[in-house]
Amino acid sequence: MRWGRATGKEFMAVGVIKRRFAGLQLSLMFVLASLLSPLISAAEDPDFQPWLQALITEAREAGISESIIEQALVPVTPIPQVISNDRNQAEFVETLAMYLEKRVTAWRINTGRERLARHAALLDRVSAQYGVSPRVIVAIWGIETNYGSFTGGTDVIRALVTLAYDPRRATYFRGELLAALQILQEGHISHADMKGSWAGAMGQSQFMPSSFRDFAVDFDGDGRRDIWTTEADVFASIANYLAGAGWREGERWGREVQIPGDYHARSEQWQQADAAHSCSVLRRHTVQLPVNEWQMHGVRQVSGADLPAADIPASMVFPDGIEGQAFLTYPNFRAILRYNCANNYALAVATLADSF
Ligand SMILES: [Ca+2]
Repeated sequence: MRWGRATGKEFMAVGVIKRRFAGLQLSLMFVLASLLSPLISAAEDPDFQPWLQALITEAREAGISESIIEQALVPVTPIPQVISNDRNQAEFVETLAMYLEKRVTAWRINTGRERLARHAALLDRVSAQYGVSPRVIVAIWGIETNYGSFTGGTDVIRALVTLAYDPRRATYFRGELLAALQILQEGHISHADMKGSWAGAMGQSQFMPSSFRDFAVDFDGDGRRDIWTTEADVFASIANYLAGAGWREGERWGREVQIPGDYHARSEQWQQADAAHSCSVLRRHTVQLPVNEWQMHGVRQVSGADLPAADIPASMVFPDGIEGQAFLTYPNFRAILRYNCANNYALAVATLADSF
């Protein structure tokens, strides 16, 4: 009886515990399910495998070999984190000052100077071939990947499969995915080593696969365009990209300027839009006047001195809006924007390059 009662009590107690645990389990499951819902839906998503099969067919038709398909595509599953990163990109816009403070740090300046000295001979050869100054190559390298020390550890094929399967920008990422498979096919890198950002930007230069296809360079001549581990290829690829984007060696990127008090009242004539550019920032840069003409409109150097006499086409840029700092930007600024289409990014690269 004693044992019976005890057992009974114990049984009841366990029952309470079980019910409580069940409640906890339910809420834990709820939390986990909401955290991991993309994972669960990806694993159980009946549409993924048919989509993948169609992709494999397309890859085959594009000449991708069975061994690459088997390594890279057959076992692939989407990465839930990539979708949540893509959906949760910060909408908060940093001011230029905040942006520069985080990126043009003393460490980046000092390390950049050290890298410029360490790779001087190589950078000079790259610079002579592509007409892009070493300081800018090193500044992009520093801003993009901390001079090659932070290149992202995501499997690029998986990331691109995820983004190509997601309907939001499926066409763009499907193109990037097929370009990435082509890179594997050509043997520039193994699937296991093809790492990059969650959005598919690869190696020390953070090239998307289509940029790799169009601009990556085998500068050391070993037959592989290796932007992951070969500095010669990294520097030449960055330089080749900027050259292709219209870099004009020997010219500045632009400068900070003072504007006349009536600038904004008169600026309507300069606020035309041009839909020809896919990059929205460049679309706002289409008004280009020669530097001499900006001088006539009352634009001056920050010191108050005249602008240099030059007929370089230049655009006014107000990164924080019309109340903030004003920059007169030249074609080289537009070339940097081709690398990453954001005024703050281009100003960070330019400021870092100027600091070396
Ligand atoms: Ca190479």
